[in-house]
Amino acid sequence: MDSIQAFMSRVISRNPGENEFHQAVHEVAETIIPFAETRPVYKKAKILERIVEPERVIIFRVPWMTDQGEIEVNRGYRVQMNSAIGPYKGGLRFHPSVNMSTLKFLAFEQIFKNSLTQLPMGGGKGGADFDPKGKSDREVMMFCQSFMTELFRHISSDNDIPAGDIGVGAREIGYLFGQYKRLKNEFTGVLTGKGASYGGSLIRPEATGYGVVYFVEQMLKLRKSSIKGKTIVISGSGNVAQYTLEKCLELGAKVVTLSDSGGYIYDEKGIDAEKFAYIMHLKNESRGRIKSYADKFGCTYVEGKRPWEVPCDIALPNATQNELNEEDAKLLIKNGCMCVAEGANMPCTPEAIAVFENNDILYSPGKAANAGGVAVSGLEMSQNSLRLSWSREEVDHKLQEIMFNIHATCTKYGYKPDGRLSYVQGANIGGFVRVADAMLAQGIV
Ligand code: NDP
Ligand code: 2IT
Repeated sequence: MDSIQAFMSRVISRNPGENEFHQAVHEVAETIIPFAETRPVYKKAKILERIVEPERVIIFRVPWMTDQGEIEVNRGYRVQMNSAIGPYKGGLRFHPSVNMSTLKFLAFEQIFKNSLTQLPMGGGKGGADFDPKGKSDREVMMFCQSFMTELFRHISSDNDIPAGDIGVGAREIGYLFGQYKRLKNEFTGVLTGKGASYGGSLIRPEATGYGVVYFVEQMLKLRKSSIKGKTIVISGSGNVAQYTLEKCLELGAKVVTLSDSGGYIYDEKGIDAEKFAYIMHLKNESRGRIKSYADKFGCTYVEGKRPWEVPCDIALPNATQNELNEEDAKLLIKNGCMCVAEGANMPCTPEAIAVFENNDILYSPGKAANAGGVAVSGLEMSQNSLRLSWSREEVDHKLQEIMFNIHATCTKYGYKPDGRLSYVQGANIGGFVRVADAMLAQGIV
């Protein structure tokens, strides 16, 4: 315990004020420090001390002009965290809350997540404090072009391959790719999540959400149960939430909530295929608010709240970090929830995770449950290198296999001495070992 505290106080003093980064590191340190006691070679090589230090951080000015001719200035970032097992890989986030702490926590999580997929991808993350909400397509394009005009010097298909995250979807990836291609005069797979007509992989848009549900099926199998007939509460209504919902419907579950930063909708009858089509149009074409769903279908809208008070069997936090706290966790359990899987990165607070683990709730951290997105990004990179594209069935099959294997890794490393399974422990150790072994082999770098 003392060594965890000593380690954390060093991390905190070297990275002052970066609370989300401290939180992500602490969760990993809690399992890796005791594990490293059993593998002195990792301890001696100071793997954990090295892994929390980004290999490189790039910060840059992003000036652009609004439709009204006003000049705006945002701050852009790319955190190149770890390249032990492959080129830096991870999404870009465009959101006003983006800062160094957010991107370092996300890049850190990405190291372990990418390792769990077994594909050759290191960890990275980037983004900007730009808010795409309320901006015209032209303004978003101007911003993306300015952002890439600096970022292009620091990335390439063999060295750092960004993708989407919050606020960065198909539209933004298209504009970013167009500008990269223009600056470099090169058509390479430097970004993933591209459109299918210019090198994108089939199933990449669906992959994170589908992967979450494939992972949940594996978790439920351990309790001799399945997703069919379950009542599910989902937060968020963006890329991850949308395709989680679609796969839940396909497998016969009843999804009763979605949310955005304004509040949540509660549709007691369940969201069906027709309502799903409405949501896809609302969020991806007209870029509206989730409240419109309640107005259209006459269900409940709860402003300013998250959906954890709604009774369910399974909760899938798919919006953002720290959106589910201790009180929410207790309420979920009181209302009968038996399984929680993170579609978002770090949506549950450490206190909430402790409540789930202490009450024998099936709980999976994002680095395992939401790895399907980056896994299919890895498959997109392979297809780009081969200059081929695989069918939907082929990619979906590989995705299912990868999620199955990540679950197996979690069960390999996740059992505690008292016989309980901790997906936190399993995912952290399972992800760590591959990176640590590569770092050992590569010397003091
Ligand atoms: P989107 O931008 O498509 O959707 C984000 C959703 O979360 C929106 O409904 C948004 O509401 C809501 N949200 C975002 N920030 C907040 C906030 N501060 N408070 C309340 N609600 C918020 O992003 P994604 O669906 O791609 O990402 C969702 C989560 O999944 C993130 O944690 C991301 O890191 C993670 N993830 C994404 C992957 C991907 O492939 N896209 C892969 C793995 C993980 P609003 O529109 O009102 O802001
Ligand atoms: O958090 C994540 O894993 C992502 N946003 C996807 C990263 C990627 O490179 O596809």
